[in-house]
Amino acid sequence: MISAAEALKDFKKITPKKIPEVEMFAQGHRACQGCAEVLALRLAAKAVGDKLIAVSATGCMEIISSPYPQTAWLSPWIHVAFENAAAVASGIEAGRKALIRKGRIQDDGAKVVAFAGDGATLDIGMQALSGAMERGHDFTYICLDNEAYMNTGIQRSSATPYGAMTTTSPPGKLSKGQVTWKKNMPAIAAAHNIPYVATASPAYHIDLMNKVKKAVTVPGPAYVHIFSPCPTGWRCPPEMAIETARKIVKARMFPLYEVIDGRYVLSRDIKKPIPVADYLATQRRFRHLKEEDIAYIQSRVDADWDRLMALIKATNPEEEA
Ligand SMILES: Cc1ncc(C[n+]2csc(CCOP(=O)(O)OP(=O)(O)O)c2C)c(N)n1
Ligand SMILES: [Mg+2]
Repeated sequence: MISAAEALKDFKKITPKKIPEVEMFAQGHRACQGCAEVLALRLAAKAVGDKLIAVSATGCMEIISSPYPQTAWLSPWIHVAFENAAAVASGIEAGRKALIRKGRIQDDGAKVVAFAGDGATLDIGMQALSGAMERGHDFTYICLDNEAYMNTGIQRSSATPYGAMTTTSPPGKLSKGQVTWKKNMPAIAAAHNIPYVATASPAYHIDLMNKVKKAVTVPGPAYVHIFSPCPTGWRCPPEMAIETARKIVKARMFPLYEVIDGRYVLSRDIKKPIPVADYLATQRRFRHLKEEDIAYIQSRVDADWDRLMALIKATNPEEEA
């Protein structure tokens, strides 16, 4: 198998002038007002184009796009259980390979892409995802991270950020809301030594589409983690969703980067970060936090950023010289 760097040698970037006109996800779906998860999904599907075969884990994006007898999907699409999107995607890829080998179907360059929420990815579907990445299937896995189990009523997941209020992490006298730090799923994906891992935000839509395009271009498994604000669950105004997706990047709380053949590459340097307090302030899921809680979050965000910078340095030794 050729490396990701080799596969991306002649990569043609999407630019503002060349945003793909093709739509693979139609309007008229039933997402909430201001849902940035569905916007991320639409942009990702656009970037893949008409060769898309989509696999949807149970979750908001599946519910809002497929009330029988309607569908927003313009591509072949399969809804699977909450926990097995990666297993089904890898089965489709392996099945297609066998049929092509036997001459039963033509290789039309189809791209198998699994779409799943943070609960489906970081919690219940992690084992299926780990297995599919380890087996080396040629597929892309996109985690649409809205930081809780939104479809079933805003329950916490391991992607819920420290301090956030959810229905299962309510703040009160004895609790600050979510008590654990967000699981670093891109790092877990990268630890599988897969060719391509990236983080993206719908506030940086061109960057997002280029990363998805790269993910489906490289041979082998690719993982893209997309930050997806949920105004309903985060208790923020719907018109703030994209601003929120921008602020978290500017606060260095959700850095945009790629891991190409194990090499970390920063997509956007944030030289003058905004305080995390600015990011937290417009979301009522954080409104109970005290000054010392916010100072704690800031210190962990700073430490995580430093760790990422160290990884970039360590995996790009030629740039040291
Ligand atoms: C085995 C199993 N447990 C629980 C559920 C109920 N369930 C369906 S979707 C969902 C939450 C989905 O959360 P996430 O993956 O983060 O997607 P979101 O809805 O937030 O986009 C849950 C708990 C289920 N369908 N199957
Ligand atoms: Mg979710």
